[in-house]
Amino acid sequence: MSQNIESTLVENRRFPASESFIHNAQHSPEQIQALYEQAENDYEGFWKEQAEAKIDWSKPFSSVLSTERAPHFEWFNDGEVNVSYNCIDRHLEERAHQTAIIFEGERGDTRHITYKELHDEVCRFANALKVNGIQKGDRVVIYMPMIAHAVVAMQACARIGATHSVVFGGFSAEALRDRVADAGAKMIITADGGFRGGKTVRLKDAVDAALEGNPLSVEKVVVLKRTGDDIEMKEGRDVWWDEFEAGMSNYCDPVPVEAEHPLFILYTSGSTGKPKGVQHSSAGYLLGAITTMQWVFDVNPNKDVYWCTADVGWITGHTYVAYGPLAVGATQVIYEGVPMVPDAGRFWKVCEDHKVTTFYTAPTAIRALMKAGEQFPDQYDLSALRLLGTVGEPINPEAWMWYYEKIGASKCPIVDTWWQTETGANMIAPVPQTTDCKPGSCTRPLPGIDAIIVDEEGNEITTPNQGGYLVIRKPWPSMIRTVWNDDERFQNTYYPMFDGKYYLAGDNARKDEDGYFWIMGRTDDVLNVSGHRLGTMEIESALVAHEAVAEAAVVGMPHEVKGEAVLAFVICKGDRPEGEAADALVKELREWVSQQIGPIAKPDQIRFADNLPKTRSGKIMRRLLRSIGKGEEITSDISTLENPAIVAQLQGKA
Ligand code: 7RM
Repeated sequence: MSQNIESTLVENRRFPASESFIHNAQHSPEQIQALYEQAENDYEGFWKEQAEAKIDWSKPFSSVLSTERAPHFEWFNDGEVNVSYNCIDRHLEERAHQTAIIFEGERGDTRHITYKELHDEVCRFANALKVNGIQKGDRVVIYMPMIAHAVVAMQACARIGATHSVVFGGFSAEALRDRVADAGAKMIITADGGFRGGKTVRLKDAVDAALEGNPLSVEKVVVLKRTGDDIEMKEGRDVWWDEFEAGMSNYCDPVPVEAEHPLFILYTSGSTGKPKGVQHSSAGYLLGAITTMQWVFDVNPNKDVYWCTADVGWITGHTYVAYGPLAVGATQVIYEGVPMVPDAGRFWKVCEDHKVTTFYTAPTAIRALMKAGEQFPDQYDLSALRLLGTVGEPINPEAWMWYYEKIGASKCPIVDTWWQTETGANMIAPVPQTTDCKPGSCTRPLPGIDAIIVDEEGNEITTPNQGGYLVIRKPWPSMIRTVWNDDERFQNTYYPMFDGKYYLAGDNARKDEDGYFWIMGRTDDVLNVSGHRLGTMEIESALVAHEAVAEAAVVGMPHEVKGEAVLAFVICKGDRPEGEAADALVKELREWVSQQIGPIAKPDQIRFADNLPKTRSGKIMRRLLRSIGKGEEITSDISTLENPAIVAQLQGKA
């Protein structure tokens, strides 16, 4: 699979952090350099020191890394910790009256919540959870809009050791049902709805549909009133948030849990079958969140206003909204809506209004905002900004330069952070004091992260710019512990090769002459649509579940704003539909997929065919379908296909 990237534009521009950035940073370049060196020379000692310094332990640990259950690695496993205590209580002496969260709704409502107020809210909710029978280890599904209450619910679970599983509010009832069932959740925390994209999203209806006629494990549904839309409340099962926590005490003892106790499960798409429940630990995960907030984002709790635009339904919203910023005592903005409401100036207005210093978003948002034009950022005062970040997919140099010049006024480093749901925290990213940025590269592995590129046999590739598999050689504290209820799938997915020596990320990458990493895309059948991970298999299964569909193949197509768009080739049970019948079925199938998975998975294009190109062994030739989707000339030998004639039809030539 190793390949030379002749076609890739060579990007050699380097952008060092400014003198003033370095001067104001929390760590000097020498201190950062020392971290890299210590991690290199004494790996476990390095992580031990970090864990002792940055976490308040309920019971200290003596074991650092334990490999007995490898590849289920364990960190600090005889220690005990409470994550909510670390995010809230330990700041109260110094920061009780400091704003923890500046919330802004899509419709403009704002709310400032201090650390003390957050503490009280989390405690009340945690007490209500306990009173209602939720105990350490129980699973609680959170299906909420992007509002501060979602963070309160997550922190309340952490406080009593309940394992949360947040399901993105954009997922459908069907998707929610699967996740609730897989997690065996006892409770769902939701809202009547949320405001998103100028509309209301009716979350409670989806919960009702997910639970309908289904003997799931859910005993109670807690409903926050957000939109005020009419909803049904089911007697005995449903309770309003306000009633649920009414009369509860403002103090709830944080329950110490073992370091390895599952803080949360978060479902993510893989190459096959149903989404996997990625299980994270408590202490190791928390440590990853804290160290990266400090190293990559250089967050200064006394000065910065930090804003990560990710929804809590994704890992970025876990580590860089619900946990990381609080764990370091920062002030953060939480914004409910989308970037384009009421117009493409919304993000920049939020930055101006709240004097945001540190802004973290996804390339797809940057591309969309760039397309809208610089007249939007030009209207706002963005001078408080001092650091920008991106995550989710490679950022193209053009978008990088726009972000750097128009948003950052050519004075803010851009931290391009490569990581995954499974890695828990940033893995490859610059520490701006020591690592110059290059547009489009996530730069170098962080201290204590041993990322390399290997060939098919697991040999490290040292030739510059030669592509290969991105793997992580040594375990790291915030790594995935297992796939919920499926150890085998964990092992097969992440440690399938090289005798289980390396964690396989599922990405292709190359390293340039300076040791900078360039991510080239997934090696598996996972799409990245607007920074959201979608399995092609998931969408195919949804399509095939429709009565008219016999077979389907889904591939990604390059897309200017989304990064990748969804293209589906569909074989119908009867004749291939044409004309108006085809148009009507396209519409129906798009709606169908939206219902089965969620609007983000809706195919952008559907093409009907009599058959799919297959190898003699029956494998769908996705590579060929991708070329057809891009309208490329087919130069590969198709004569070995089972059905070479189908190619012309798929291209629209027959
Ligand atoms: C945080 C997140 C993970 C996949 C990953 C990559 C891609 C993420 C970058 C990136 C290039 C980046 N978690 N990816 N960050 N590609 N540069 N900075 O996105 O689990 O949803 O997705 O996203 O392919 O494997 S995720």
